[in-house]
Amino acid sequence: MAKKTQGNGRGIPQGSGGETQQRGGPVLTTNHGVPISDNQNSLKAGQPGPTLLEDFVLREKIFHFDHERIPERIVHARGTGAHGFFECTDPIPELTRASLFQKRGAKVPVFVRFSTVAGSKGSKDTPRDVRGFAVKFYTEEGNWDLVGNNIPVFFIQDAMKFPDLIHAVKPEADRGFPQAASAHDTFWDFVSLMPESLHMIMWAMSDRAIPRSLRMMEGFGVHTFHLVNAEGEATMVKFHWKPKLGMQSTTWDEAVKISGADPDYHRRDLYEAIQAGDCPEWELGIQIFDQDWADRQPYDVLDPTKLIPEEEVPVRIVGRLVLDRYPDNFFAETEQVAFLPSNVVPGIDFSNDPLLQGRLFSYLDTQKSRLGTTNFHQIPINAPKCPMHNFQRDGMMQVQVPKGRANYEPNSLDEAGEDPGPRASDQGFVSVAAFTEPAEEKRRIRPESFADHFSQARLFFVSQTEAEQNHIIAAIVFELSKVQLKHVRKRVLAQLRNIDESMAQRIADGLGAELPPALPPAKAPVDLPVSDALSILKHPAPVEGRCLGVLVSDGADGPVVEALKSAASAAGATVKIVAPKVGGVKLKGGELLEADEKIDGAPSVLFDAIALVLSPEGADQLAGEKAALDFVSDAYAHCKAIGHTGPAKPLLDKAGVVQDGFFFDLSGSNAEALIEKLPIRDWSREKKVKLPV
Ligand code: HDD
Repeated sequence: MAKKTQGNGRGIPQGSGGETQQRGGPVLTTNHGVPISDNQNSLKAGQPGPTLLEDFVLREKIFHFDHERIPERIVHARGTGAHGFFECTDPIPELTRASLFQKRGAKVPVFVRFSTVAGSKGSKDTPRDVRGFAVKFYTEEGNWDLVGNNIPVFFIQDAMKFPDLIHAVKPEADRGFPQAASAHDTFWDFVSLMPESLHMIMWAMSDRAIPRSLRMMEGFGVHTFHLVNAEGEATMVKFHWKPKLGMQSTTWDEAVKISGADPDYHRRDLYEAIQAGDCPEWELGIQIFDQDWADRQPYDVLDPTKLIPEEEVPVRIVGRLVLDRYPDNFFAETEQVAFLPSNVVPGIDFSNDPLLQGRLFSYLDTQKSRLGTTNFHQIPINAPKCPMHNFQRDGMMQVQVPKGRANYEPNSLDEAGEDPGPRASDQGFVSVAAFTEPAEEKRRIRPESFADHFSQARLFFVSQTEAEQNHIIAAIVFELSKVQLKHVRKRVLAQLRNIDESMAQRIADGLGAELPPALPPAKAPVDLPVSDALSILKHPAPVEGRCLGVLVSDGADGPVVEALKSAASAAGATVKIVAPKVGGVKLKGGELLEADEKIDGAPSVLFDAIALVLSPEGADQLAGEKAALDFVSDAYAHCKAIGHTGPAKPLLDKAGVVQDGFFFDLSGSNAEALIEKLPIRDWSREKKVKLPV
């Protein structure tokens, strides 16, 4: 018979398990509140065991662990989120009765989740992909979810095609790869057969799909919605988010390298910015138009593959979004948040856009499979912050305890002095009366007004700068080079001719292929006036939010580092010190400069520009370090500004760079000049490091 013992039989007291005893804080308990005395050792029959089934502490712990994962989102699985607020800066009661737009300065809490679309939850932050931009506004009259993307148009016109689109882009069905990539047969096969996707393809192949930071990208509600005022008058609206830090993208080569260097690049950037008090901010803009205006356009405003050029309908700024708090718990908040395009509030309504109509079903439906219960709205991140009452009862994981008998309506329980429960309000949500004539018969149709698939794709291409056009061409060449089915490559080329002949020819040349005859378009494209709003590079971006990587060595000049730090901080930028050892370096004056990163953990792709502050010995040493050579040659190839002190020459020479107007000698007073270049690239360098496509 086992002896009663206070220890585990090996002389180690129970509860120690190699760790110190409880150090303050609340008592550890089971899920049912029973205090636990030993969290290190399971209950055994003698030594060394076996472990007893009776050990409810062990069983509960493992049972819970076994069920900790929930199904990832079918799309947009990888994401990061933050809390913040929306502030109305220009009230629009004449357009909408939505409570959040009534008073200047009025604020409502928000939760925002950014995501990539195709990759799994554990994929990287920087694939070439669309970024989700989903905002939950907790208003006084319920939650409004604006579930948008960083691209203002979508691949398909009808929700009927969404499962096909996603199946085509996700890892191929038989082999389970590629992960988080559109560069494969099935995606381009689908694209080549669905010309409506080509406008969004132009965006997805542009630098918009490889943003430098989540803080530096635009957001769009995509669909046409309605605003409805207190008189019940409706206006059509498109929603836009404009980033305070301007737009910035990486190059493709950078995005690929960042994936390896820091797969969490975007979420880390968001986290660090919020922790540092540099709260990311966007303006909310609206494009307002009516049915008469819509009827006069060469496209249909209900077609989600079309945008409304900002030059045609200017974006009016009505509010700002500030993200000021990172979630306390990733799973409870970012993973469990459920966005529903069907979450609208009085004053905001849907349109007949067939893609939006399908979304109204899909998001509610998917939450049941992801979160396991129809009561997912009770999870704190999803719960409205205004009162909520209805007669929907019971269901799995019901955590509210409704009182009384009234769980149906109408009832007359009040006549017996009982609580009759809530009643519908004459101030409640009212749907906009339909704008269009009802169809005379039920039909599976694609409206004729949706037939022009190419004019806006062409508009997007011709509105880009030369560097941006080069990037689009290089991206399509890259993607099609990964397509193994030759007939698919050929059909894509045949479609691309309808967008722009010279672009299609350059892509064919880049592939080493003949340009096939164009496929006949459903409707002949027309030339539209260039829209500068569609380009990133036509808009100067501020220095704020950018980061300088400073490579230092022992014996480096301390005042030069200080000058860079103060110039960066004055401009709202940051500096990270990179050194051969993470412990830092001993400066020329003998003082220690701590490093943020070790050289091989912080390639220059993580920074917007670099500086080399080195002693002659340090430069000689680093000229023999591959990571330091890559630090320089990559910054050069990625067209970034490079600051350096005189002794850095051996490293610059060995890295094979040719000094140009984007090099700054930091021995003079050039710190500010270098910092000013943080958001700017010298694209002319691309021609020096890449063969033309
Ligand atoms: Fe979607 C998630 C954006 C079309 C079905 N979508 C999802 C998310 C974003 C978008 C940002 C992530 C939300 C989050 O962070 O939890 N989706 C869009 C945009 C679209 C779009 C801008 C077109 C304009 N989506 C779309 C269609 C369907 C879906 C046409 C289905 C018919 N989307 C879903 C979904 C997801 C989703 C399967 C996955 C997880 C979720 O909803 O909650 O229901």
